[in-house]
Amino acid sequence: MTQEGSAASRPDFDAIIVGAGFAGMYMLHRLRKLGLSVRVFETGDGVGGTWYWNRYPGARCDVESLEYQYGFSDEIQKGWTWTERYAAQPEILRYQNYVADKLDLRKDIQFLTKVTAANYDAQSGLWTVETDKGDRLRTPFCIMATGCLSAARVPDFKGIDEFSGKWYHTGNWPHEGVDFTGKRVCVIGTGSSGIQSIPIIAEQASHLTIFQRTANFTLPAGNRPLAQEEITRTKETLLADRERARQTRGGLICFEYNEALAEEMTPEAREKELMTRWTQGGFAFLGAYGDLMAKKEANDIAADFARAQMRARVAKPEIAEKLMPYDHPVGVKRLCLDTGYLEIFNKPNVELVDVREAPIERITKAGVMCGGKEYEADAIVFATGFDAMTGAILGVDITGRDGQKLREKWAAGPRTYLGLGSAGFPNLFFITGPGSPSVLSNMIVSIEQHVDWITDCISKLTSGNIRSIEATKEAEDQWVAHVNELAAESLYPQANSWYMGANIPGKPQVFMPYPGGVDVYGQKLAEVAAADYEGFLLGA
Ligand code: NA7
Repeated sequence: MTQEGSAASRPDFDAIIVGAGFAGMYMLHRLRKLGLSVRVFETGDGVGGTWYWNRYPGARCDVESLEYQYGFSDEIQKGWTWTERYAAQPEILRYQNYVADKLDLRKDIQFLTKVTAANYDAQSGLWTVETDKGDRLRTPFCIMATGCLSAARVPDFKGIDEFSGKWYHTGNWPHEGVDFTGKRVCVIGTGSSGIQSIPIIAEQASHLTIFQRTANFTLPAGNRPLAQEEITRTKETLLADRERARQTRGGLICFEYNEALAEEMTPEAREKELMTRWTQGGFAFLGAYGDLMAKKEANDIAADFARAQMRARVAKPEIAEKLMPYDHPVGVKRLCLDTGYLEIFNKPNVELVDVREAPIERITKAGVMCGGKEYEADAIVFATGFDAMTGAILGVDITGRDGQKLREKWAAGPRTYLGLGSAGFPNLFFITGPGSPSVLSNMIVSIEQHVDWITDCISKLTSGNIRSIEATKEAEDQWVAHVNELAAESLYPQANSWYMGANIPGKPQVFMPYPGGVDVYGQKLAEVAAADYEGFLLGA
């Protein structure tokens, strides 16, 4: 498909995709199948997105590998064999490269190129996409496959430049790896990345100081090699399993939610359910009863249970107490799955610093200054997270209709219709954008849900000679209000989480993902499409 017209109004590509992670790769494949000419821009020198950048020691997906894979091609899934229950980063990256080879994706991906701006021109109906390599390419469809956790963030500590050792961010880890053997290391941050990397760094470091601002709920992942029997079985059932996963709240079938409410169960039955799920490992724990994520009293029971389990892993009671999360309900910050994390605090070379008692003042030449004490270090690891969900989208200077900047429009928080598009920005799609289930679900299921919807949409537009699709302001306002209402009914707003934007000073505190479930959301997507894209304006 190419449009007729003068050179200025002619597109260079039928679609441009920003990012070559799981989302960008599948989007490219689907659009090419439609016969479109597509260019993908990717900052890294290879495919992978999150899994390309997050190469820190211990990096592992917290969704089981048999579910954390594409579900669109039987040939692709049958040709790949996972080795562990939770795949480690190198294995996931190998898988992505296997898919890229299989579909011959790289020929349409321009690597080592960062998209800097995208500007919409209403007259031609085209986006001009600009890159740091000087590209200026026109396209009718611009698709942000930029990921939810891809804008790594180092806090604005004073003195970082003065530090005489080396420092790293988990989300932007050196490809050659880092050897901490015999080194004094400070790790700042105890979210998933800190909790995964700390046990491995502790094995190497001569001394490890861990700076904790928020104690997190963490449970043993229960990682293990996969049995041949389950690998074989999944290869037979994956496509049907994926169909079932789309009908679940989280896009996962490895566990089911218990619908019974906490108060409907006896204390013994609750305890048994919690213990079974805790031992199972993974997010099953959060489904122990129906109101665990909705009602504080119900959540408290699970939180007490979790703290008791965690406490038992730490030898010294005063250290155990510092590691106990009391300031948020369990599950409203991402539950961490660990392998030997809490036991690390029983080692003599590991020290815990509670940043809540005394904040980090600055980085010095010799290390980290906190509470008036200098913690000397040869290396500092920032496991301090991301400007989540909006950081990578707004990292591109996007200008829509009438010169409106997306950064300005979203200054008080992201505004989308269905997490897919934003009023005033025609033909600009977000894959797993804010306002969609995204990070509250199995990302690959949500990515496929969006890519399939966008592909169908673009196919209908182009075959119907419809030039543009744009969310209406009314539909967007209603959707934003709906997401806020659902969040307000849940316990999610009760934590300073990155779901809320609370980890970034000055970022508006708005609950960003859609908490109503992949199943309900999928139903809504289908209804919208079936009703001629209700809530969107279609332009001739
Ligand atoms: P997270 O979960 O955002 O964790 C970042 C950690 O860094 C968290 O403990 C933060 O404390 C801490 N942090 C951030 N800024 C500071 C400052 N200024 N001082 C001290 N401590 C700080 O990121 P991850 O990379 O671990 O995980 C992200 C997701 O990737 C994860 O949820 C999985 O989905 C995969 P805070 O909690 O904000 O008090």
